[in-house]
Amino acid sequence: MTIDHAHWADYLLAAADAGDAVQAITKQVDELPIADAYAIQAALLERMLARGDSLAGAKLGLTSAAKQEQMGVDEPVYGWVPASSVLQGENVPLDELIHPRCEPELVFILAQDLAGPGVTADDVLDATDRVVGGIEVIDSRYEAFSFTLPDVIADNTSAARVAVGSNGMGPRDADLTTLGCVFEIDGEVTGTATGAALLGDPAACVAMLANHLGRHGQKLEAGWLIMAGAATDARPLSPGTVATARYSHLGSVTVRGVG
Ligand code: 0L1
Ligand code: MG
Repeated sequence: MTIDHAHWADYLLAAADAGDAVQAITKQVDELPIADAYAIQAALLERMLARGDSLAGAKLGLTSAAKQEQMGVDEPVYGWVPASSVLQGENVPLDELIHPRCEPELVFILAQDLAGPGVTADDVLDATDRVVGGIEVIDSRYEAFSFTLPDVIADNTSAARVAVGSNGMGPRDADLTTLGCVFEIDGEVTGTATGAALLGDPAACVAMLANHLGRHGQKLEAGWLIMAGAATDARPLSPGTVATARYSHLGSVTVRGVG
């Protein structure tokens, strides 16, 4: 069965625009190979850029055991960060989203391009201007936040919004593997982790992303923000919910569900 990438990209974009969850693609096709899932993701990005968005960066998802267990999958995924998804303050208008969840993210701000193959964690640190704390708001376009790995790849890895902290540090100012994060919802701690929760080393995660893109003739670009993945599980962001990620060395980041 041939997968119609344009059709499924339109399907997911329409779901996001309408704020209505839709049935997973894999419930409607015999098979969705990973390569086709990334092709749908690329067509989705193409549509966003065609209507005036730009690219602010890229992301990894499912790089921690906490997230893989929560979502029932066992490998990382890669996606894009549109500029329109970068929050300018703490408030997250919920009427624009379907069933958002929030999660802490280590964010790398690149000073230089990174082009795979062969990118190492050391190369990532050399190419990084600073590391900052963040919170990603994810929002699956699928009913009940339920999907298989190819579904979530097609859906740009549930990317929806991201808050990026203003503090930060140089990439070698502290050991990223022992850098701590405490995630709180309405003042209650829901998860704690160190950077090592991200496949042993957050910089190695970013290297994986650069090498993945290199296989597709693409690269990470200077000035982009790169999310390495959440070290704890994601929590619902409801009206009035206040989520705070407190990082050692990086300060705190807060988002608040509004609407
Ligand atoms: O950023 C993420 O970890 C999202 C990966 C996709 C799975 C999910 O929606 O949690
Ligand atoms: Mg994430």
